[in-house]
Amino acid sequence: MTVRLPFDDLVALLAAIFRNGGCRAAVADILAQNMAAAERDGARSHGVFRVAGYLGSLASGWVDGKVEPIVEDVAPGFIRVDGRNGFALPALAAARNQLIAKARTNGIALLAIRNSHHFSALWPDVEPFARDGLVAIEMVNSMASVVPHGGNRKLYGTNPLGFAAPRLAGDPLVFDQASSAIANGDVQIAAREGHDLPPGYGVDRDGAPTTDPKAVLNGGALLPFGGYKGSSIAMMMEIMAAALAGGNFSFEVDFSQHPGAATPHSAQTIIVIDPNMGAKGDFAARIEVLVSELHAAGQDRLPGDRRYANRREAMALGVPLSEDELAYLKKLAGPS
Ligand code: NDP
Ligand code: PYC
Repeated sequence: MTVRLPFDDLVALLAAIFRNGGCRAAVADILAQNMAAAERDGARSHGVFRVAGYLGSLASGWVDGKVEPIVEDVAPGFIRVDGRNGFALPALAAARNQLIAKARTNGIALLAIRNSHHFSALWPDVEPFARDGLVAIEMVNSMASVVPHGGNRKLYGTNPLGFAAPRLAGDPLVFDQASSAIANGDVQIAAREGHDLPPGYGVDRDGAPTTDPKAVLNGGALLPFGGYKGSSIAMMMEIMAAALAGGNFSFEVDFSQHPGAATPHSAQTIIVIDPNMGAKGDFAARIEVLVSELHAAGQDRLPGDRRYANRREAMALGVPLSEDELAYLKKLAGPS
């Protein structure tokens, strides 16, 4: 049975869970907002399904839910943050206003976050910049689960890329995609729900192609999207996130001393651009030209459309959850 929970109630429930799990209040609120937004928008691979992973990482001491990130203003267009082995989202929140101010002053600014754990979808990070009239590009590396093209062992993370651009009117244009053929979270959901993956997404522990999500998770690996092209995008994420920010490469993330840990101790880079400094100063209007040509060419469904539609429905009717999920969340949150 599906139940519908008002968005703010879901945020409150999740914030209580994260506080119980060992996060300070501000961190719990940030994680709760993010996870509730993912569930609301139908990004299930990074919605409430992820609670156990966050709590496992906190309980095992792999991540610190209480630390304050250190923000360093290193150059007119460059901010560096040491996440101090905390979550990436509070690190971004701590630097966000300064990043926007720099982008508006200089036309472009970069935020490099290291020593941090990003366990979420990227669109909630980039979409708000576009709502402020800015273009944002985010690059994240994670933990080894993807075999490079032509390779024989996993090395890259599922390394997502997020992009957001403002429109003249309406919701920003946003895409947010793993550089693997599928996000690891969706493989876990497929395993739990007992359905196969499409061919070409993963290999088993012997390197043989498989559509069985359990074989991918139990010693197997994912493949990059689009063969060597996706593999190069994954490589770029390692360089632009880990190498640039000074964090772990995905293959350097080692949970072995922390049973139950699930979050990647890696790095993130966000580049924010003020598009009004571009050639003609009519960036948002030009996006409308592009969008109407895309529609005229037959692409009705743009990236982000599914999430915006889910968001509208969930804000009107409540966020859909199964009865079991809600009972599980209430148990973890404790008495209200
Ligand atoms: P999907 O393949 O589901 O979607 C990727 C993008 O393509 C989305 O912007 C989606 O829009 C868009 N899209 C999907 N179908 C179509 C279509 N038919 N036409 C046009 N656009 C379409 O996502 P992934 O599996 O690659 O990633 C899932 C999530 O996992 C992402 O949010 C990602 O950030 C997250 N992730 C996080 C990681 C981390 O380290 N933190 C690692 C890997 C993944 P829409 O949103 O509207 O469906
Ligand atoms: O779904 O691949 C994934 C993922 C990795 C880290 C966070 N999400």
